[in-house]
Amino acid sequence: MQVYYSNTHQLHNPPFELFDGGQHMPYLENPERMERVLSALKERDWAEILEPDAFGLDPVLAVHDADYVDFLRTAYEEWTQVKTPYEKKALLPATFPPRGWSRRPKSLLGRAGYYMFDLSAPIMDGTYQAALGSINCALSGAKAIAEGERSAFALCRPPGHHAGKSFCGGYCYLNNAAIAAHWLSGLGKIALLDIDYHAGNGTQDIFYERGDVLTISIHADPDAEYPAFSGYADEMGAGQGSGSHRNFPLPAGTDDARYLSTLREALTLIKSFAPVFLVISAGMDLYSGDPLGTFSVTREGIQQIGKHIAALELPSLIVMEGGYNNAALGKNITTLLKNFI
Ligand code: SP5
Ligand code: ZN
Repeated sequence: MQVYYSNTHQLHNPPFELFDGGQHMPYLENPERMERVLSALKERDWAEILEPDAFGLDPVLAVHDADYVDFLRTAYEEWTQVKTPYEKKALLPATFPPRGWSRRPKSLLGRAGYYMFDLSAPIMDGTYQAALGSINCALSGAKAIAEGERSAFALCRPPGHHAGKSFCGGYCYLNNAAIAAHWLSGLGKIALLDIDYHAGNGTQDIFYERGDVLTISIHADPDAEYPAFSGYADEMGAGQGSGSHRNFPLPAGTDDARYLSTLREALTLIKSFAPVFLVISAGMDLYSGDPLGTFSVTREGIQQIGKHIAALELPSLIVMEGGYNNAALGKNITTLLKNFI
């Protein structure tokens, strides 16, 4: 299996995150995650680790708004020019617009509040470059399956599925899986299945009004879990995209059996949609031992999940999303991937 990986992710290494309640914590979405996955892959003889190609900005601008991409590109440099009487650890605003405030301010912090929906996507020196490296991995994997590979793995960092047309959040800046899915959609209908523990609100935003890309997310119920404002079962697409988005919210404690029966429903929808390619947003935070998760999905469950998805026999691009139990991450992702060899 071709695995696309770029070490540009190392340029993005936020020093902390703010948890609900205000506590500073070490950033869970850290570079060590990639080291863990890479070393697990290097122990497998089926994984061929490759540098991604550079695809330029066109595939990004086909999915994200130009003003938002511009913000990501220029924000850190601008931030270095802003004078503050206190230490600047990262570009991270503290003011956000409530409902009805749609103005885009001129100031950098104003724009940061405008484009960010939470406090977990700080912009550092190197964040934009890392995000570009990450999308290039996704696009290189997309190209591989477009050219006839049965599957490819995009080892993306930063992750992408919380990033929408014009917003970042949840450790995500550019939506790797969505950019790859849009690129593939030039070749036929696409299904994008998101198994990250959190609702794929960014992917939902991007494809909500499109009927040619079926997006399905299985995740923790947003009524109890991040991202709170998106991912409910009654959000099913709009306009041309009516019925082509589906959310499957699950309760805390969801075990293998419960997860797999929901997955079966999702797979039935994908089969009847009859896509040409499948993109999988693969977050390993669905695992029982994840520090952000509340599911009871075991490693055997992950194996079964992979087996059932692979049984669709669609050319598949697997895209790394979340997963924060670093000690288990390598084994979990290789367990999933092995089904797609
Ligand atoms: C890509 C990805 O997985 N992003 C997730 C970002 C989640 N950030 C906010 C987490 C809030 C967690 N609240 C604590 C619940 C612990 N059970
Ligand atoms: Zn997640």
